[in-house]
This record gives sequence, C-alpha cells and structure tokens, in this order.
Amino acid sequence: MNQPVMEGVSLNVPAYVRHPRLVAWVAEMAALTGAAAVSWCDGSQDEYDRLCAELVVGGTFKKLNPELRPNSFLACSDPSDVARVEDRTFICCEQKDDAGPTNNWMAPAEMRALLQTGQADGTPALFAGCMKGRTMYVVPFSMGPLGSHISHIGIELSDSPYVAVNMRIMTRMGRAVFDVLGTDGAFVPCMHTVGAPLQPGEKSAAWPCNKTKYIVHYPETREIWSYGSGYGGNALLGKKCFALRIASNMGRAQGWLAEHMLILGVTNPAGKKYHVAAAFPSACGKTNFAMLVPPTSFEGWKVTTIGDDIAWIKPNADGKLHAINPESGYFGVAPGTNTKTNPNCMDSLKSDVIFTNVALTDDGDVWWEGIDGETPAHLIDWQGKDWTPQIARETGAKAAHPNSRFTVAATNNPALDVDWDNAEGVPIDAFMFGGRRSTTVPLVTEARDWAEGVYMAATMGSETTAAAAGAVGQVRRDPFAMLPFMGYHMGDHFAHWLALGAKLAQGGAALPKVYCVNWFRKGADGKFVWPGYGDNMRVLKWMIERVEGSGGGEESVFGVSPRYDDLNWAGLDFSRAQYQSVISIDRAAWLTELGLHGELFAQLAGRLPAQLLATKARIEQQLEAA
Ligand code: SAT
Ligand code: MN
Repeated sequence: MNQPVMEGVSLNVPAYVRHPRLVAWVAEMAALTGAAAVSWCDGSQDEYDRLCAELVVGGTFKKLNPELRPNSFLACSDPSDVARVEDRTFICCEQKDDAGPTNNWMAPAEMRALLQTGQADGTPALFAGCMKGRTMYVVPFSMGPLGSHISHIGIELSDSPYVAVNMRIMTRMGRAVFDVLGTDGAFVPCMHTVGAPLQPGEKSAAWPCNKTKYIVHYPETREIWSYGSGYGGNALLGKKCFALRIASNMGRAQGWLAEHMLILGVTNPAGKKYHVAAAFPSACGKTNFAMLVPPTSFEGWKVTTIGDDIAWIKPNADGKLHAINPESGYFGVAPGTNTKTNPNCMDSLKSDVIFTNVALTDDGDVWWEGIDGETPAHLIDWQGKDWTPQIARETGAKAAHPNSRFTVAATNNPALDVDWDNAEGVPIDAFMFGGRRSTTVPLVTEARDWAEGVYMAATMGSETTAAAAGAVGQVRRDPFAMLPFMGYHMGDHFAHWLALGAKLAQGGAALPKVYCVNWFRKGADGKFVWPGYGDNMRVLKWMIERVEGSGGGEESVFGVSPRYDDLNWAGLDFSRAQYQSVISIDRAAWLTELGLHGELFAQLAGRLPAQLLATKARIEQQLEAA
C-alpha cells in the first residue's frame, strides 16, 4: 500500500491493510485532528499488555494485586465523566421528523460545521486539532462473529488508549478485520476524541475529557462522531452508538432488528433447549439475568449466556428469528454484584478485568457496595479519597460510583453458551420486556398475539438509573428499553416490529411469544417483594412451558398471567398473599398508566401505527368494564 504523504505525521499503514478508502479516511482524520502519531491496533495480547502498561505509567490505570486479581486494572474517571450523556446525544438525519420527538436532533450540515468543518463565524471545528500531542489509535472491530452474514464492521479512531483496550475486550478487534474488509469492504467510521489536546511538553490528565460533549450519529451516511467523553457508551463506539443507534437504522432498511436485549439459552431437564431475548433498560439486571443460576430445587434446568446487552436479530432461511450478540465482552454494573446475585459473574471477574470507578482496597484489590464479605475498615474510593464505614455513615459517600463497571471477555464466563459465537445465531422462542417499576406492572404477563406484545414493549415504563447522567428513580416511558438508543423515529420502530411480525407470520413461521415482566414491585415497607436473581428461573420456566403449550394461566385485560399454582415454588417460601402483591392489577393505577401510554402515543402521533391505538382502546374498554 502506498503511504499517503502527510504533513507532520507518518500514517504507518501496516502492509496487511489493503483498503485505499479506509487509508484515505485515516489520513484525512489525522490531518483534521492534528494527532501526533497514528497507531494501528492489531488486537494481539502483546499490544493489549503494552497499552495497559502505558496506561499504568500515565496514571489512568492502577495495576491490581496480581495474587488477588491477576492481569487486572482499575481506572477512575474524572468525576464529571461517569455515565452516558443522553442530553448530549444527537441523531443527525436530514429531516428532523425522521429522528422523532424522543431524540435530540440537529441538521447534519450544522453539526458538521460544529464538529468537523468550522462555523461561518470563524469558530473552529471541535475536532480541528483535538488530538494534538496524542496518538490516534486505529481500532478495527467486528460487531458479531467475523464474517457472519449478520455481522458488521466498524473502524474507531480514538485518542484514548483506554478505549482501545476496552474495545479489544468488548468486540472482535484486530488484524483479522482487515482480511474481512479486503480492498473495499463496508465499514462504519467511528470518530472519537476525549477533546483534550496537549501543548508541547504538557502531561495528560489521568482521565482526559472535556466539559463539552457531543455524541453524534449520522444515520443516512452511517457515521459516528463522539467528542469530549472517555466513558463507556459515550466512547466505546461499537456499543450503543453502532450496535444500537446506527444498527437500528441498518436493520430497519434491511429487514432485521437491533435491540437492547440480553440473549440466553435455557435447557430443560429433558435436554430440550430454548432461547430467550430480553429487553431491560440500563442497570436493571440484564447481566444478572443472562448469567442466571437456577435454584437448587430446579434440578436439570440450565441457563447459558449468549449476550448480556445487545441482540441483532434477523429472519433466517427457516423463517425463524435468529439472534447474535454483536459484542464479545460485558461492560456490566459492579455495585450489587456478589456470589448470591450473580455467582457466574463473580467467577468471570477473577482475572483479566478492567474495572472503572470501583473502590481500591488496601491490599490492592477492588471493592464495591454489595460485594461479598465484610466491609473493609479502609478503602480508596472511586475519586481517590480515603473512605471508611464511618465516613460513609456521616457523609453518605459511596466507595464505588453507582454506575461503576467491569469490562470482561465473554470467554471468562463459566456459563457461556456453546453457540455464543455461532455465525448463524440462535433461534429465538420468546421475547421479554421488563421495566423497573415499584408499583402497577405485574410480575409477568404473556401477550395474546404479536400486536399485543408490541404494545407491551412500546408502552414500557421504567424508573431511571445511574447509567445515565441525571436524576435517578423517576418513571419515564422507555419503549423497547430503547429510549436512549433508538436511531430513528420511535413510532417507525413500532411499525417495523409490526411489519416484520406480519411478514414472518405470512410466511408460515411461528412467531416468538412475548412477555412483559417486572421484578421490581415494592411492598408497603419499601422493599422488593419478589426475590429476583436466581428465583427469576420460576418465571422463565413458566414461559418455556407456555412455549411448549403445557403451562397454565389466567387471562386478564392485558394478557395471560400465571396463577399461584402455575409456578414452581420448590425451595422458596413465598406465600399466596406475597404472590398477589406482585401479580395483582390495580384498576385505578392502570387507568393512570394508560393515560401515560396515551401521552407517549400523542407525542408520536403521525407515525404511530393504528394497530397500537386499537390495542389501547381494547384494553381501556376491558378495564372500564372490569
Ligand atoms: O452505555 S453504557 O455502555 O455506558 C452502559 C449502559 O448504559 O447500558
Ligand atoms: Mn445496556
């Protein structure tokens, strides 16, 4: 490959990169950003180790005690850069209405002027010179198994070595991607900068970032531009930006789905295996559910993990929906994770982990609220300050940030499904949609048909969590658990689901069953009533029995729910009265709830499928009559 001549920086294109359009783009971006060097990531262990060592020297990483946590690191972010920034996230399509009322929008030309080309009044573009004094890493990655017909490729250019090492865990990253790309293969260009250029001789902050943040998507040209944050979903662009916001656009155009869903396999004692995809908002237990260990009384049942956050779902030649996990690692919430809530996760975290914003123990290990064992007498908290139980009592200070995370390879998971890397994906038997609701929504309800299932997903509400910057605990509509991740008009997404279901049904395929669940109902004492975690197996087993046609249930205005005796209670002391308090339907609360569905529908009016309005009218009528 000819090395393009550049002023100032050598492109260092490896011989195995044979894609002129890609090289020209890298050259253009190196020139725009003024990067001091360009480094092409090959995805090797050597490279990972070297970058981690450099991150230690630069102060971003602390190496954990190798005897307690081999080959693992702790990164503590700037206190202002700890979560996704939904109010700084933009869908920049040509027509504002195509982004819909649930997304922030700016005209592409206006956004390009701001980020890329400079504004009419002479204000320079944010990306101009943004990587001065820093290395620009070229990070090639495949979302999904390399070469699978369901997979897609991205190239992230980032000035953050933290991003490069996390991307190696979270995606299939490295040299083999260039082989798949060949000389002119398609890729999604993903531009990322922390927005902290360095003056000559200036030392980088341990966690460089910028107060100004932009997380920008151009759905029509399938590009991502992210400015100012080094954190998670803002910076690891394969994840929410590509695998959800850009991919949802690809899926809509090409007849498939990109969803905020875990994927699990569940095998019954007869050895028959089913696959379930489940949507929950961020920080509502997807990782725990995907790694579920059944109660000991459920002998012969086994749950295996295909994915914990994102599913790409495509109709196969057999007319069934098949799903892959586009990712290859987990970027999960640490607080609350322990050997009771998620033993497989605790096993996964024994070595080769990057922790972000958890606390450091005096013997060089990590700690977070809710981890097993005694609370240590002293810690260094996620902000680098001394922390003791007394300080916590007096000030309420958390040792680990509530949105602190671990990054770990899927292959560390002892419950990893044999098909997790299968290029054909796994056939989906059931979809679940679950919000975090202290009241109103029952433990589990089965939709009577596809449209009712789409209605359940579309009208989902959930209390906000620390995964996004902003207030926590407020109920908001979160359709499909995709509110922060939808790359186009939400109403069009509902229509896409309805149309896909209709098309598959027309072809004679049996559609997956759809369930609405809520693990989070609280009692008068303010505590969760349902034990959750491993005990969610009781609900999962009922669903599988329904798929098989054997499970019993009772119809309500919303669908079918299990009666107390339809669930297996072996090994759990859970009374009929307790069950009533998680399954009951409060008519007044539901009339209010339907009013909130109505508000969402009014907001989406114009692009709201009539079928959903009809479903709402039917439920309302039945509720009035009840
Ligand atoms: O988007 S992140 O990857 O930072 C986590 C989440 O919100 O699910
Ligand atoms: Mn998520």
